[in-house]
Amino acid sequence: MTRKWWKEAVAYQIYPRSFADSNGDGVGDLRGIREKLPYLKELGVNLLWLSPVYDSPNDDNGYDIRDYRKIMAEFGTMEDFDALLAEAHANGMKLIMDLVVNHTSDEHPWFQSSLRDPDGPCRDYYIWHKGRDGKEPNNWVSFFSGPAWNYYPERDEWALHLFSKKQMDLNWDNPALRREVYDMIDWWLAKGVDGFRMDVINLISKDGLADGSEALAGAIGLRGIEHYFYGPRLHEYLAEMRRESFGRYDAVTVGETAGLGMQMSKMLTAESRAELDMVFNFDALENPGKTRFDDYRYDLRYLKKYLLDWQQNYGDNCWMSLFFENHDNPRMVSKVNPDPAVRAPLAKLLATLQLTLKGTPFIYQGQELGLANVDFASINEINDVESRNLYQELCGKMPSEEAWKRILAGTRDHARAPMPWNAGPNGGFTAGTPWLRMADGWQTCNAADEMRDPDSVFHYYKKLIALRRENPALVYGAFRPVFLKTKRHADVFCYFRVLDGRKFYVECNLTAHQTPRPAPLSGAQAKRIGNYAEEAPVLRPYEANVYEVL
Ligand code: TEU
Ligand code: CA
Repeated sequence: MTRKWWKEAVAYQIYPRSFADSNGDGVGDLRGIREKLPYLKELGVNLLWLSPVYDSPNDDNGYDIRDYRKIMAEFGTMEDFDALLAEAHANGMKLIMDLVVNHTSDEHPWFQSSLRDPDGPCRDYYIWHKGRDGKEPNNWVSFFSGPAWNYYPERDEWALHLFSKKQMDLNWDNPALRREVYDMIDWWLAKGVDGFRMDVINLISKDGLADGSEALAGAIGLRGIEHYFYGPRLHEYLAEMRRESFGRYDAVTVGETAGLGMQMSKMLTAESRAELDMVFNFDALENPGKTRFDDYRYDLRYLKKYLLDWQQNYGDNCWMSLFFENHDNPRMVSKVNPDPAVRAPLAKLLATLQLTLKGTPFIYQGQELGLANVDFASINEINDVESRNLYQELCGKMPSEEAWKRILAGTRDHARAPMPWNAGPNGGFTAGTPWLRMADGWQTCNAADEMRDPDSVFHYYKKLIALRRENPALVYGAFRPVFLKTKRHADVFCYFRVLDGRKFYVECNLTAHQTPRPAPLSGAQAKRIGNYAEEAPVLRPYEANVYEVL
């Protein structure tokens, strides 16, 4: 297995709008992030991923980009960005950007030119089509509810948008557009950024515009998805992009590729194919048959099944990412068990899995504090465009209380609530009014208090991150699961990580009930990190232990 800096890194995702506000306008910013670098250094993470910080009208909080070479005014200036990058590097941290190139804002000059100058150089930069009997060119629906098309009288044509009405899909079949994208990537790499997380990158190749099948639309009703979720030229574009940009740097790429499954993910990340380094696979985030908007309790025994498969079958030629949360998903602790009494042990159990398995861990801001979902009172407290549109759509089909229940289960705003830094007003996030309601319980669950408490979720993360960074066995070591066939141990997940004579043993109880403890290991054990103070003959709710086997 090839050694790479990004396999050894522990990554941390920052959602800049909600991380730290330096000037009291209620919106997080780049200076805020800079001020928190010592915190991140103490936690021990060494690869930062910033959700988009580019100029944007914020229809989808920065995932609708108006200018790829400019910083969003609310977040600061390019000087602030350069200073942040330099300071991150000086502190031994790499920094990657979010690359959103499936679509741009409708306010991007390319789109404005494409719209107003149908014979000009940008005429085919987007996916335009004549209507069908005065209606949309096909029956595709948007990820954010409603038809995936806008009509523009200026061209008497429709333009495709798989996401919001202001996020217009780019036409990757146009080589001039691709050149523009590669030049832009190059511009950032030349600045010194260390790579990119690539937004919905598997959607860039569309196989024509035929109607979508109702049967393939799936539980989330994404009619049309079979025409673009793994398009015919996807591999070609990714390989070309790598050749023309990343490949000439020591940069890392992580593709966001929801729904692709293992075989397609292998095709995208096999080293020999030189396309992407890693992908974010979302299959582990919901139990089978469930979607994010279903109100249910996630069963961690499914996670075991999923991880066993990927850890053993993804292969030595591919490298996986490990994550449970991001800015698009509710907090994992709340999904598994919202009981506040188990919040801390459960958060630590998830940390244990994420930091001792094979793959690069991506921690989402606040996860290291064990943050839980927000108790939003009504749709009026929700900012997210996806939730607001979906609420409207659902209210047409069911009573509004039921619609709200679904939104409350799945809204992306759970993860976007501002970071609680201390027990002061607004959790120290801002001196003004936060742009989105704070997470509940920040008076007791916040960075300052957890940094003072050696038993906190924060310190647990810190210890495990240090252990991982000091031990190549936890990065490159073979994964050896045990007790798989013993029925009475169906609720535990136990495995070894082994490399060059160094050996770690991890034991986890995946349930909220006590379960028999698998037979003790032979040989001396040392260096226990666990979420219960003392050892016991049984495994208690969500108990997790990490040993070095000597
Ligand atoms: O998300 C893409 C995606 O497919 C989903 O996770 C999405 O958030 C949606 O909820 C599906 O129902 C990426 C970004 O992470 C997200 O924040 C953006 O809104 C989206 O792309 C569009 O750029
Ligand atoms: Ca601010």
